[in-house]
Amino acid sequence: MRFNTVTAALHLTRRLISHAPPCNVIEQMDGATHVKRLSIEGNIAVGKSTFAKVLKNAGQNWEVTPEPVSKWQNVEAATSQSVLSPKQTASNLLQMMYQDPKRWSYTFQTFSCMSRLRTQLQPPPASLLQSTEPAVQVYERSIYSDRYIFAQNMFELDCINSTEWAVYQDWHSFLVEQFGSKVHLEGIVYLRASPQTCLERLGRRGREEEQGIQLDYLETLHRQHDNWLINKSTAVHFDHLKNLPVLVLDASLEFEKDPEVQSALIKQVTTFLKEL
Ligand code: DCM
Ligand code: MG
Repeated sequence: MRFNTVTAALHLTRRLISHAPPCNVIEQMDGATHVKRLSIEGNIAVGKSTFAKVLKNAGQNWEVTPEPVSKWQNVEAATSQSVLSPKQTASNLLQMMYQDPKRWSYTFQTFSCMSRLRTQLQPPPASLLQSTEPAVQVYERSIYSDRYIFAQNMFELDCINSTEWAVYQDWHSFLVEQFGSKVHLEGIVYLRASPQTCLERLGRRGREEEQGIQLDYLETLHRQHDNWLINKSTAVHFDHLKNLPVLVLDASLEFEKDPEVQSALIKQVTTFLKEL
């Protein structure tokens, strides 16, 4: 895999200069800057997790952070409230949100974003930091799609009320501004397929909580993705997000078991990375 030569040169400099490096190299030495961070975005069940695995298998220097769905399915296990009394059952917030969206969407969106923020703040694994090759950290979705796709959609569907939406946006902006470059991305890969295709894949994967999802819900999410990542008509509140490079990949073909389609998609991602 080849990457852009500037990054490679900087990385080499980082390895060679061990004494009193110039300031521009110090930035490279924090370990984060030579690791490119990408998020994979796309509708429910479009194939993000599958594609992330395909990427991971494509090169040793790709690290994948999956979406923390299991934490949303068992809140107590994911928080310090891990000891349940015999009468309590674990709270499945994903299920609660789908069963009663008006009651639980705000709580769900708060928890899902916080749990993702935690994972997005983890330093890259040592294997990436020590790598002599430029490395890539791939996230399945991001704190940006949490807000500009899901929370916004729930607000527009009236499942999050205007007070909750004001509170959500307030803490979201505050946290993103506080964490600064630690939560920045270098690019976004948008896996795009029709809502009908996503509905079929959703049925096939059979996640119990999602079985009541209707086509029109996937259609609203599809529009949100297109507005944010293609039409750029979604109002975003962070400068670094405004000009973020986006690679749109056609995920309508069944790539899971088709090595040819997989390698064509990987090629597009590698070319995209070289330009970042
Ligand atoms: N989800 C949500 N709001 C978010 C993030 C995710 O409602 N901010 C839901 C959508 C899916 C599940 O979580 O039901 C993630 O599954 P997938 O792997 O299809 O994206
Ligand atoms: Mg997934």
